Amino acid sequence: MAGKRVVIIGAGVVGAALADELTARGWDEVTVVDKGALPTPGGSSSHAPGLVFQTNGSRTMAELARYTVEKFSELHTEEGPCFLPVGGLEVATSPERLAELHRRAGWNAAWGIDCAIVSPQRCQELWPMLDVSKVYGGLHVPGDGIAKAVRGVTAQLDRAVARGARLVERTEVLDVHTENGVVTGVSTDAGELAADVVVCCAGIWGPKVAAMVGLSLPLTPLAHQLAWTSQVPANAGQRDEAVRPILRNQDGDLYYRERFDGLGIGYYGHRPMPVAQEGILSCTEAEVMPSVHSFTEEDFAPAWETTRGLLPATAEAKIEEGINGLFSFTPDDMPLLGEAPDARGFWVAESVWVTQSAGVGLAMAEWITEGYCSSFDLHSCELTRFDEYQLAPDYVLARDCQNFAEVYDIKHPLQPMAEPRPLRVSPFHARQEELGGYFLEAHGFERPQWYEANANLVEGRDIPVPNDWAARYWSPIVGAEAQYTRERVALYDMTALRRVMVTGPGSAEFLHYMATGNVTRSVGSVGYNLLLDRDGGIRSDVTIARLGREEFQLGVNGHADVDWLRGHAPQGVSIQDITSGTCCLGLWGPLAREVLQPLTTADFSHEGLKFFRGKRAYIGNVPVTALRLSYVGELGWELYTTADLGLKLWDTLWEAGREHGIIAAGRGAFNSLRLEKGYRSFGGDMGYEHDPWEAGVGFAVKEAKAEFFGKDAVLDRKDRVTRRLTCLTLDDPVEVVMGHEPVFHDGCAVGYVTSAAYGYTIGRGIAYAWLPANLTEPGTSLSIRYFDRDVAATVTEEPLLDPEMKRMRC
Ligand code: FAD
Ligand code: THG
Repeated sequence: MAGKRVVIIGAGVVGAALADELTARGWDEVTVVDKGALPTPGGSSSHAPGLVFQTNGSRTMAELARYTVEKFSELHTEEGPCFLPVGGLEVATSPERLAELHRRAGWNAAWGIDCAIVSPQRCQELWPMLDVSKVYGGLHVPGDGIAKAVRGVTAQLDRAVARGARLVERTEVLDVHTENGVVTGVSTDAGELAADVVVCCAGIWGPKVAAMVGLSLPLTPLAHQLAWTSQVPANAGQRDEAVRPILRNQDGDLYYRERFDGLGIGYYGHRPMPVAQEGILSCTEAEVMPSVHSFTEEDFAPAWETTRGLLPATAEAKIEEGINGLFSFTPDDMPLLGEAPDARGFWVAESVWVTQSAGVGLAMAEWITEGYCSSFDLHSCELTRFDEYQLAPDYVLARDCQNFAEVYDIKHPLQPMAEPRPLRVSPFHARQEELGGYFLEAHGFERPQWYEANANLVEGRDIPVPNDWAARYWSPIVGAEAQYTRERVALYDMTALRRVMVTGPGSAEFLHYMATGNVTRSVGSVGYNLLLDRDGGIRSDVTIARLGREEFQLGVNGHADVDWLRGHAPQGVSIQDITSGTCCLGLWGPLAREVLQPLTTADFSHEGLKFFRGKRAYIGNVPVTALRLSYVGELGWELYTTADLGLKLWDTLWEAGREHGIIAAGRGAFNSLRLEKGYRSFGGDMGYEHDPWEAGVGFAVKEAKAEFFGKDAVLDRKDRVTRRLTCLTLDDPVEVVMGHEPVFHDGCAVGYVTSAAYGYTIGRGIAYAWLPANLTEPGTSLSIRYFDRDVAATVTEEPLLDPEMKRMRC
């Protein structure tokens, strides 16, 4: 790393953390540029109250936060410590919120963050000012606290400077230069700076800086109200800045921290106040600083009223100062991290809270240095995760405002986005509506979870009604559709499954190198493959169908896969996402062949198209690519065609299927069936941090292959497995859990659930979980903490259904 020039744009908590971590890794030509004056250049970090609540449904976010706490706890400046370890307390003022706090406590247990659900009395001990008659209970996280953001900036920059970094303040980056798609440097209002690596840590200005290399960042700055009270008499004489835990009242969209004898109050209940890039004032124009807009008192009125209700002692205090402070939101509430696809060497670390800032600094430093990040699984933070439709300014604005409004809402894992919907529709949409589809959203597509038209199938079936939480976005029809698929035949809309064509001279060789399987078999072969990272971690799992000598259709998991392949493809190999403009139906079930064969002259017998083979054919008038595979574990095919012919394909199959009792089935059934079959879902069950051996997909690694991306690293990990993705069934046949719950053994949290569903064929709840390898022997008894209950579970041999593959290979 010596001799390579890095320019970090922005000296907020993120830029400072990165400068520290890069210089610690031997980068000796790091320059941090900020247009404002240090250490408070005027971005969000300059006024953030610094509450660090580590609790998060995302394991990655929780771990980034944990690292931030660890690091800030070690940092000091002349002014004092960078972290005030006061703990965190979230209080429930409704029974629903108390249940939610149990769920949140479950995440903490799953990710290894110490916490406790506490009584109203304990809440009052921790926060004497609370009117506990309004409190149902609390979640206490002793490791939470206050990050002193400005001190954190100073301390981290000081370390970086001591290792040779250069700080350039009051200097604005006006342009970023590239040559042949590679970064060469930046222009500032004080001259040029050459660079091999430029990192955008520009906070709310991120979109403006990213646009300098033609990159569109889906990020919106929104104003958020923060007020400080005068002395609260009950706290008179408090000499320490803060002694009581940081406090959240999510039912009131409020959070609190102490500041000596007064309080800071943050509020999310007001109308979203997005600010366009042009609306952000410059350092010279801004009255206080560019990220601070003037306080709109009327928006704060409900917050003040709620506050005086919950903390009656505040009635004797006044709001002394307030701001509408700007910070960033994204369409899925996750940060934007990574390298720009079309400007190599230009990196982004955006939409990061103080809470995750030091973690992100470490993650980015590893990634930039090594080419991958070993400390955190950054899959959910990938800059390249968005589809084109998600970059539409209206979409970004609507999603970001919605996410602001919902910051503290209790969100069900299946809850679809509210705005903008409907957005993408498959060609089957009209038929799905006629059948009473209950639509949720998948990658922007409307997709039925079940069909009311199948209500008549429920009668006479044993379908347990799940607990309250699992009964949302659910109907007994889900169970009926699942069972029926295994009995007869069903149509599944698979349009949301992303499809990519890889074509052109060199395609076969390229894919053979990128994937873990054998891609160079005969035309018509289909393979289940892994894409690995340099460290042997799983980047994705994909199916690769060889449709021609140099023509491949891939089923992939996300836009990041497309970018990954493009980033490694040689000249001449084309990688095209064909998801929009095409569609897919899964026709699955024991009677699938009876439905399909009469519609075509092509041979769809077992011999005519074997399992994991594909071919082109006509189904009635419709040209399709048929792939014989099934995520639900039944005989049948994925049938792909162009969008214009989709409806015709549906109608053709539907007509022919009538005599066999064909139904349309939804995603609820699909998920249950896939878990019975034990098929992993990338991003949910496994991610970058896992290797194939521990994830149970080692069979897809063809070790005999001379060479493939990540080969040495993955082979090296083979004998070092210490944890495994493991199949659990719930002992009580009416129980079901949702996912992300902690798993306990002998009273200790030992792992966490990834996906879960009820298995309607096997008649048991299923939960896949990451567990220490010594607890994965079938028969091992464990328990899953579900809200406030312990649910008994047993490690069970997988797959739970049809291990001999008789249902599919027939
Ligand atoms: P910033 O701190 O904004 O730094 C970006 C820097 O880039 C700025 O200094 C800017 O001058 C510089 N820059 C931009 N463009 C250029 C350019 N072209 N040339 C040179 N320099 C440039 N988070 C928490 O975790 N806990 C909280 O309690 C919390 N409370 C908050 C309360 C409020 C009112 C607000 C507004 C935010 C709060 N946040 C909180 C969020 C948190 O403050 C931010 O997410 C975080 O500070 C962002 O840090 P950053 O380094 O990315 O950006
Ligand atoms: N269909 C297609 N592509 C896909 C998926 C899909 N790509 C992404 C994701 N889903 C990949 N996941 C799987 C998981 C399992 C199987 C297929 C895709 C599967 N496995 C068989 C097994 O393990 O028993 C066969 C494995 C083999 O023969 O190699 O079917 O749903 N198009």
